[in-house]
Amino acid sequence: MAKVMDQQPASLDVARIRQDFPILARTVGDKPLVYLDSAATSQKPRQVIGAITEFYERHNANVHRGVYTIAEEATALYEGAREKLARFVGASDPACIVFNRGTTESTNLVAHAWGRKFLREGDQIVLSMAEHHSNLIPWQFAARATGAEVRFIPVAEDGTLDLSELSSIVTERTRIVAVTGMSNVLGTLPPLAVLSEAAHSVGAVFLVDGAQLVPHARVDVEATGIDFLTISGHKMLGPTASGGLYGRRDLLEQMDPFLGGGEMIREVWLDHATFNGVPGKFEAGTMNIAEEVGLAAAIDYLEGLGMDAVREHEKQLTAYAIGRLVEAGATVYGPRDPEVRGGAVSFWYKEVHPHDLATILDQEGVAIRAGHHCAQPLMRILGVPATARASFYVYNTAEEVDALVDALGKAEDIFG
Ligand code: 7TS
Repeated sequence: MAKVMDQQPASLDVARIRQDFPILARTVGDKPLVYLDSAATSQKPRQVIGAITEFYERHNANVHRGVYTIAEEATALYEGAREKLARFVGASDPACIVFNRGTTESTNLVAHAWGRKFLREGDQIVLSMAEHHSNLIPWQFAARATGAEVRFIPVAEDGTLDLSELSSIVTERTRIVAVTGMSNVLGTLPPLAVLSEAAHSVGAVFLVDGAQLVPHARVDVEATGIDFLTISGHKMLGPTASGGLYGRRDLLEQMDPFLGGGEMIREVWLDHATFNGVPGKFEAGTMNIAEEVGLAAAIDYLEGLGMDAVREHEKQLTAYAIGRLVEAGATVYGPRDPEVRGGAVSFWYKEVHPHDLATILDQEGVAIRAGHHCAQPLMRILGVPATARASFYVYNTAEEVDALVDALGKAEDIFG
């Protein structure tokens, strides 16, 4: 394979995009930063950093409380962010978006507020074996509290989900099917329409862990039949602790509140209370206002690039990276076909332990993640304690893939 792709993907002007990300201009030691850990958190463009600064410099006030000008401005910005996020994921009703700190909080919200209310002894919760712990542990809690059983869709040899036994895994006792939209380890993109259909055919609800999917591909909750979608703003150019949950309105309405406190109420007496409608009953206390305003700027940025172009860029870069890693002698986990996978590429390089590899790569300015990626059951299936993982986003280039592969050679010199 050629050392540098013959041409950069035509779809994104990556050189121009990189100008928007101040951190990409810095060095690590004397090496330029090569940031290949966007699956952990993405970098932030000036437009997002600027939106947060402008919020604090001009509009900062608490929302839904004040009648004065800047409080109304803050509320308009916060609710505007809700409308933007709803549109971005294909939800026609902004009230279906609950703001919170992101995927982990959203899954816990559903497992608690939906799970405790609707799960009974003997009911089934269906997950895949490729889930991030944040789409596993909350269901273990819910199962323990209700007597429900957690069952799993296996992972096939090639890193896709093995759906051959789906009709016996999803049964009349299944109440929810909850799967990752994109594996943070394997990059796998499960067929969401098929899984949605399987869930709905037995009257179950369908939850998608959107932490990795929403930043990287066009998502349409209504067209795909997604009942709950969890969203982490910090992985899609937004601030940490931004994002939230999309929920089908009738489901959100039936659920009881998760956290109690200010603003989620309608009327309060000493011994009981009535609650706000959706989404307010799930937004207790002072919310992450500046963060959601920053997320709105991130969505503007992504929409400016176009999500189809974002996905196309990643497909090309992922194919190039897998080709070069395999050529260099690495074992790459997950599907090879970029059509069925995203840009999180896990690998093991020769005899070098991933943690040692990540440490050597850091000396070359290359930032990758090493570890179990909060997916220990999946590591057991892969038969490894950890993997190295490079993950890509809109600002990454083929030259950075080359820098990664060059740095692997240095690790081999040291450990080989
Ligand atoms: N689900 C998936 C598929 C993820 O990749 C992550 C975070 C989460 C859920 C949790 O998201 P959070 O925003 O609530 O933390 N994944 C990673 C990762 O792969 N490396 O660091 C965090």
